[in-house]
Amino acid sequence: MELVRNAEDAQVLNEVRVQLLGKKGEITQLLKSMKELSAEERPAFGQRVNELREAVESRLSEQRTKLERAQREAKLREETIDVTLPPRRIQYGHPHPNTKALEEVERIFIGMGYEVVEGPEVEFDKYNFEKLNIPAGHPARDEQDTFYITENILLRTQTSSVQARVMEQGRLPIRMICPGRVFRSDAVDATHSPSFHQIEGLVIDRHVTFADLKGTLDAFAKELFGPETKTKLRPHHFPFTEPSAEVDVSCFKCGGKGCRFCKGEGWIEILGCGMVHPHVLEMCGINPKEYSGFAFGVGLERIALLKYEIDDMRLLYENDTRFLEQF
Ligand code: 2NL
Repeated sequence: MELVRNAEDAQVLNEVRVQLLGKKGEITQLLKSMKELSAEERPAFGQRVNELREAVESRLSEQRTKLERAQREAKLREETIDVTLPPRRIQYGHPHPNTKALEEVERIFIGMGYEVVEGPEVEFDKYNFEKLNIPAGHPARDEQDTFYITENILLRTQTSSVQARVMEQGRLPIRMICPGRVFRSDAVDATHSPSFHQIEGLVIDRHVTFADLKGTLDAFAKELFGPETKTKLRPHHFPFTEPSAEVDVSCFKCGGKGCRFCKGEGWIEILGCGMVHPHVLEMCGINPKEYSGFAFGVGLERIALLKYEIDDMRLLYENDTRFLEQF
């Protein structure tokens, strides 16, 4: 009984049980030794041994119950929840500057009746280059340092591929913007990344003119940078538009006088645009004698850097919360 009382965990208690009641246990041995007794001695001895066994069994069971209860109580104590502790602070996320700039641009164009359309990032050569007037051998292909998957499948270098797909579907008129990720094999620096984002716009209808393009982009710039903003178009060249232009906005920091922000220029370049080349319309199944249109492309990161006055594009990709928290 001493042994049972001193068993302080389930394993020791089991060892004690085996020692006493097991096949070679002490009480079992006593029962076995009965055959050496005379017939008269046996019943009394047997009864004594049985009583002893029952007493041992009941002490064992009591001790087991006691151990189990103690174990349960220890576990409950360990798992106690202190409801008076202050809660852990929840870390709320917030939009990335790219997302904020994108939503702002989308809001402006949706307000002018544009649809937002997305397309594949892995694209056919046909939509990324061919139908946009950039045939094999065109110098623009070399400039774009493309990531090829196969000879005619690549990571899109511009979102114009989405517009080529929409034009080909042939539902006119078209008034759309297509935001999305594009890829070029550029080394990373303050203004370049092998993966960045563009938002391109396309309008196709009867009687669309360059004046519509200029008015649209002027309204866009005023919404994005403030009502005082002026726009200026400079002649440029893109393979898919003719005529083409680059658009500058008056510096929203100094109002055009020239400051550190605009590098003394008074103007900041924000996008490229032009009238869709008749050959592009034709290749996408639209009759250029009946329809005309304009298109433009802006870099999303460029807008985000300007709008939130960030001086290094790499900050947009590092996801350092101390930086991101500021926007
Ligand atoms: C830039 C210039 C531009 C376009 C993109 C376009 C698309 C089709 C047809 C004609 Cl389907 N043009 N897109 C036109 C002019 C300029 O982007 O500097 N982007 C960052």
